[in-house]
Amino acid sequence: MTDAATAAARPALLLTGPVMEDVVERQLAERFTLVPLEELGTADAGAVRAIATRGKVKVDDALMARLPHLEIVANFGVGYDTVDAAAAAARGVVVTNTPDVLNEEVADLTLGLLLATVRQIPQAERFVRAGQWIKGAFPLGPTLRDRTVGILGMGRIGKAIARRLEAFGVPVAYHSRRPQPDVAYRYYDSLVALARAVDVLVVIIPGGPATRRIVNGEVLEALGPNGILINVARGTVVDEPALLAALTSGTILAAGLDVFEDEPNVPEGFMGLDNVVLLPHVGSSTHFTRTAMGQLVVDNILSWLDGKGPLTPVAETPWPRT
Ligand code: 8YV
Repeated sequence: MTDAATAAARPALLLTGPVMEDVVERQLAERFTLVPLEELGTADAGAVRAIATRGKVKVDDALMARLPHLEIVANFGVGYDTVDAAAAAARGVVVTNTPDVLNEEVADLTLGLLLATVRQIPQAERFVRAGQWIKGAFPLGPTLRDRTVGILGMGRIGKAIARRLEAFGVPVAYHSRRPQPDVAYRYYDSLVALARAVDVLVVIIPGGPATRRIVNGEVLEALGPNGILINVARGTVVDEPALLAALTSGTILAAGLDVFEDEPNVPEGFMGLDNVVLLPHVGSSTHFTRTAMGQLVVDNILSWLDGKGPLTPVAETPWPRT
């Protein structure tokens, strides 16, 4: 049999790493031969029609070039900055992600991280465990009450965060590439202007070259000495050395970070600071939401395999093709 005939008979699916074994791998194994990346040989490469990936390994043009019958790359996660979607489009390969099913979960975590950072919840907990309470009360701290929250990115998750903030009774403003017609929050066409106008900046925009380190020293300076930065997007969006300097010098007050540029490595400098709350990229990580994300990966791939097209293609690879 030729490679193409083999691919049609029993297609192979490349896993760039483990992808929810009990949800994704179990279901896809019924229709595909699963090939882990480290076992990819020439024979398997010819049979690969699909990739399931979760953002640890880059799916770049060089990898796609090794797979002559690749048709679809399904990303586990809404952010697909580790998939070269433009290169996929040029090769006629469809890319899918997992939008919407994680909006509320990530928004919940964002509010939790914001409150933890403003009200110093982890610090207060450490205070109790260290037996300090017996010696005196935990010091008074900052509040959410007198703040305006700026959101960088008013996509689906940004809107879910903003809805929650409305319930907390704090004004919301935002910056994104263009104003969103379906929200009434104040729009700033410049990130620095937004940072200057608010006391909290919540980052929820896609990663990738276009947004690399856009939260830089100038933005942090504009946020000011009472300012709080919350990043639940991608570590690459924030200039980490500039943030570390800003937290150390008092240029801003505090930060809450769920994401880092080189995960799972957290810059050593943050570890010793008491004005930063550090989380291990847990925005969507509950059984409920990760199962929904995994199921959407499966549904995209099986819909494609059955000739019905992808369910949630990304903007670079629209479906039907334009
Ligand atoms: C996941 C995420 O942590 O959806 C995203 O873009 O960052 C998270 O939901 C990640 O995709 C899982 O590897």
